[in-house]
Amino acid sequence: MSQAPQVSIIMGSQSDLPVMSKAAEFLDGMGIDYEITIVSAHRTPERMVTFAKAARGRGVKVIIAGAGGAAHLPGMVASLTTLPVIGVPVKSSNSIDGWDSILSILQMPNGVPVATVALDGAKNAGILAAEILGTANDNIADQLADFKKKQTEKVMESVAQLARQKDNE
Ligand code: RP5
Repeated sequence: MSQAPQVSIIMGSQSDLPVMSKAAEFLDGMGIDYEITIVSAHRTPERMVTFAKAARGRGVKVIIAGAGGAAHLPGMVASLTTLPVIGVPVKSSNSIDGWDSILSILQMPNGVPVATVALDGAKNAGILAAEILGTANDNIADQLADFKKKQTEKVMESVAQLARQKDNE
């Protein structure tokens, strides 16, 4: 595989894309370059091993891995690399209620962590990836500070709006 951007977004199936694209959208907004592709733990196991073993050497710094149902991709990739892996449990068509995917990604054995976000929480995976890169990049850290300031302001606008509404009752 060729030289890569710092973030690699992988998912078990094309059907995960609507969820996983939320991570990509956040990174786009921050101007952080990423690659995005499908790597299936069960259906392309050799591609998964090749990907995970080569990722660090290609320049990847953080892997975001999403999967649904019996979601083995994030954990197996984490077992094959020293890069941080952020896991996104996806509520997929083969998922009973999402818990299967959450627990498959969350309940890793000691020694092989996966930083698991909420069900379908790919946006938070994008934010967390940016925060990891931001530890060594002031520009990214500044953008994250701005993002957090704006979302605080948005909530405070809602607080004020609700108070005005109440006053007018
Ligand atoms: C998982 O099975 C994939 O990550 C996806 O969430 C789920 C269903 O895959 P498809 O049957 O839609 O390809 O491995």
